[in-house]
Amino acid sequence: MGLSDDEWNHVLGIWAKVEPDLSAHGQEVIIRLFQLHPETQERFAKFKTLTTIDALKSSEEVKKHGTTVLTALGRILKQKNNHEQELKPLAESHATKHKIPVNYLEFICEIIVKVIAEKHPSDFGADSQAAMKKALELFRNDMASKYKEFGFHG
Ligand code: CUS
Repeated sequence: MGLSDDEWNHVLGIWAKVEPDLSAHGQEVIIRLFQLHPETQERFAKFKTLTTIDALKSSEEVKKHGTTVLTALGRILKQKNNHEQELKPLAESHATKHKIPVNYLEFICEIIVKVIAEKHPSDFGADSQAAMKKALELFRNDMASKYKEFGFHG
């Protein structure tokens, strides 16, 4: 179920390449999420009005939120699954305030892997991708069980 040391090394190794430019990665992730899954855009009132691709691309809010998302995720990954403390407040706000169903988390995680793969083709090989997918799966599973503790079954 968990990741081996080797797998965590892959995850944190590629994350170290992502980190210097979190906002560009994050912006791309959010824009692509909204384009591929328009229903996800409805979750945040501040994004509803951004109805064109140009509006999304020039939005400082989108950039900021992308950075927030990846910062939170990076913090969690670095705990190597001892992420209870970091995950709990995130699960609480997403369960009770934003009401982000687990399948939206699947969408965003899938896109994160794709964006990293496109931006870092030579540093994100098959083993790293597999390790990252596994880490994100653990993250989602734990988010889902915390969601239930907060009474959200989305
Ligand atoms: O913010 C945050 O944090 C999240 C992420 C994590 C990973 C949990 N989010 Cu935000 C999510 C989402 C969004 O934004 C939108 C849509 C869907 C989901």
